Amino acid sequence: MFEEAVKEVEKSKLIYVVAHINPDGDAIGSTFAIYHALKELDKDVHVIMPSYSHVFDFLPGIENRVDNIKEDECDLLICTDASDYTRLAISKEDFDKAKKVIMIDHHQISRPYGDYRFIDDLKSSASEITFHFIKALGIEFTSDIATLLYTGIMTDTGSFNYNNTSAATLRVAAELVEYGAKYIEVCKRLNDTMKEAKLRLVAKTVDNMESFFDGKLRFSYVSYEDINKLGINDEESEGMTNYLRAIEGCEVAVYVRGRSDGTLKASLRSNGKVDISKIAIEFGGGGHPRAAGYTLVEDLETEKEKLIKAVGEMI
Ligand SMILES: [Mn+2]
Repeated sequence: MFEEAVKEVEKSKLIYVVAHINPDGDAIGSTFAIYHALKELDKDVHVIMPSYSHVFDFLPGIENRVDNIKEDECDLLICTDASDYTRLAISKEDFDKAKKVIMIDHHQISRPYGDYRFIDDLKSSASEITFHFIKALGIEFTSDIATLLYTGIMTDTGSFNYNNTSAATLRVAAELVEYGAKYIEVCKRLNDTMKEAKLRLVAKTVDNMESFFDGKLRFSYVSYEDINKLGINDEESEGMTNYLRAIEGCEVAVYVRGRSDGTLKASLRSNGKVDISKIAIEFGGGGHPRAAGYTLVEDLETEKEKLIKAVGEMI
């Protein structure tokens, strides 16, 4: 299935790799795994990643990230974990510099782009698809490649707990462990370590929480001012929805946060009864049935009322 794309990689010299803005573990894991794999093939390869959360600092190669394409053109651009090219952490101008584009994605709803498209919503993550892509390139998996892909799969499956975890996903993870994935360190760094400021943000989120429909909907809003006061950046202010969703009886958790650019971002999580990707799409965003999000268009109060109504109809 990857044959044509593999040929394209083989004849390319200068290759850039990019994922979506506000990169999560899957975005970082898949892009830097490709980075290390293509280094093995002696390619001139770069990952474009203008910003990221420093919790991922320990991942191999991340210090080599770049902000943009410095040349006038590149042979190949490989895009991962972005269902729509406008979500990529790259300008339109840079996107157009690529002679060929490969798209690797696992979102249910997507606007496909690029010359070679590998979209599979039955896979847990872009990293799981990337695993098969790197296999097709005929590269021996190093410990670094394995650690990166393991990180992507672990984070997108909620440590193998969400229903996007298939037997095939676990087999891939097992193989990555055989290749030397540092799974204990990945879990320690990403699941068991938190900055004090982040725990204070958890406290703030719980403090501001409101409850609707007998606790089936939990909603919280934290302003950019409050986030900034804690010394937390946009990427690090994510992830609060999981705490709300964990409350007994909760079906849908919504966390709205202010961002440095003045916009408000809503993150939605569902425990399974409500397909929140439908709500997110209705509000101009996207995502998966259990994890979705969007940027608010109107003021907080108006959007909040609309959202409560929409969730109420489905809950
Ligand atoms: Mn993903």
